Amino acid sequence: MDGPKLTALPNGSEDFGPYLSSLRRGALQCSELPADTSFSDGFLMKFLRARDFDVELSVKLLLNYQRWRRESPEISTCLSPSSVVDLLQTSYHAVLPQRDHSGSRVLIYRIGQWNPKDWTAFQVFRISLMTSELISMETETQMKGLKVIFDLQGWSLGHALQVNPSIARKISSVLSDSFPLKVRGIHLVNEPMFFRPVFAMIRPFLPDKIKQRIHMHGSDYHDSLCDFFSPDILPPEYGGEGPGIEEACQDWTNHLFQSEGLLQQIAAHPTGDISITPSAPLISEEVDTDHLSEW
Ligand code: VIV
Repeated sequence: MDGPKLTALPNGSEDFGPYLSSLRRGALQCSELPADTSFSDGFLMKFLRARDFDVELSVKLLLNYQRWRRESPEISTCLSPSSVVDLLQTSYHAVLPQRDHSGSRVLIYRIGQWNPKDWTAFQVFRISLMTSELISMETETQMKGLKVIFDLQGWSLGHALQVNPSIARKISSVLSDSFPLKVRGIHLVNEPMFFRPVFAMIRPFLPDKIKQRIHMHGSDYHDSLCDFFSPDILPPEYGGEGPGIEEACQDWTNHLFQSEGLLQQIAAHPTGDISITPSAPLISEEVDTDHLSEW
């Protein structure tokens, strides 16, 4: 498939219209979707940005996202923060208030706060999906992606048993090509020896591009994390000088609760496209064919 031609506008910016029509056409040609499916421009932009305006790859990502949602109803149909309130209250998860130097969103998961006797991997996964849906609405995050810090302190056999091959496949799918977000870095800290078998289950399904972005920091991580993130933005618990982890978790939990209605609409929608007006106009100068390889 030949890419659409960029239409230069008088002010020197470019028109996304041709990309949007090619993606729409490509997706609807595919028999997997009901014939009356329609997609909003804002929704399609997530997929175009996640694949740097390569239309063919964007079609694939859009179809994979639809398929993943259909095949994972235990996760995708219940995007309700209330359903996991006690887990959220343990300070399991935060999106840091500040982006990193490259504009990426920075997420922290503290796996040790998850008691595998109380919560299934599906419920834990829902939290990530809720956060992903919310941040993927932000234009800046669509362009600059995200980085994740997994704190595996407290990882136990109970956790390992929950991450069965089916969950491992779902993890590798969302990291590779089933969710419209650019995964720019995955940082594991405090990973114990017996995390390795679980990682070995996920790793083979990841593309090289993502494998190269996974960093294992061990227990002596304060300095090495600062090679990747400026101390200004990291919580003191992770070697930084930013707001504390408890506060960051509480703030993001509040944000999830404020977005409960929106999340439930996304969960209930057949394609997940709830046509939110994007936070920036659909015309800009970001389409630059010299930078088409970084997603
Ligand atoms: O959900 O971009 C064994 C990222 C993540 C997402 C989703 C998107 C995304 C980076 C994950 C990361 C977390 C949806 C769009 C995959 C949910 C994980 C839930 C499970 C139950 C946690 C168990 C702990 C993992 C920890 C290690 C995983 C790394 C090796 C990736």
